[in-house]
Amino acid sequence: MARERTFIAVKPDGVQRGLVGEIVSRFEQKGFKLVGIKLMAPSNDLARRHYGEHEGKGFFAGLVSFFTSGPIVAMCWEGDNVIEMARAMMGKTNPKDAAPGTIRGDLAIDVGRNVVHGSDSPESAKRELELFFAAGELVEWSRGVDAHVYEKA
Ligand code: DAT
Ligand code: MG
Repeated sequence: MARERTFIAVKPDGVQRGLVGEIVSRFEQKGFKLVGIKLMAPSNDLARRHYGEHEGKGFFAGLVSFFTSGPIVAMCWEGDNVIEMARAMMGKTNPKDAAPGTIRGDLAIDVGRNVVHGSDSPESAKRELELFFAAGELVEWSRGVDAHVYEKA
């Protein structure tokens, strides 16, 4: 049965700081299923389209230049309520407001270096997954452990 999917990215600061494993691990340990992952260098055009909703804001140019400054790890995670739960696991956008225990609360200090991206709605998830992944790059697979993660596997 298809569950909800979301787009998560370890941003260039997270990759440079060696936090890929830590961030992947948090979603794995929660029980979500990884269905797509790749290291990639986003083009300027991809970064601008990804962050299109922020065009015109004061931080947009810096955001695009940061997002294209090095490789990112683009991922698709699947699970019940994964969009909302992943956002909660990431914590508030500004790490100074992000609670300890969240990814940004534990691993970041500055809003412009907040280590992780996650889609904020089903519409964003669909749009962002289509932007970063070709259909064949997402892998359908079944997990035996689902019976231990979900009451209704
Ligand atoms: P989120 O990444 O939590 O979805 P967002 O969509 O509002 O947050 O903003 C996208 C990114 O832009 C965010 O992760 C960091 C950066 N950003 C947001 N607000 C900012 C600000 N006031 N100053 C600098 N960077 C900002
Ligand atoms: Mg956002």
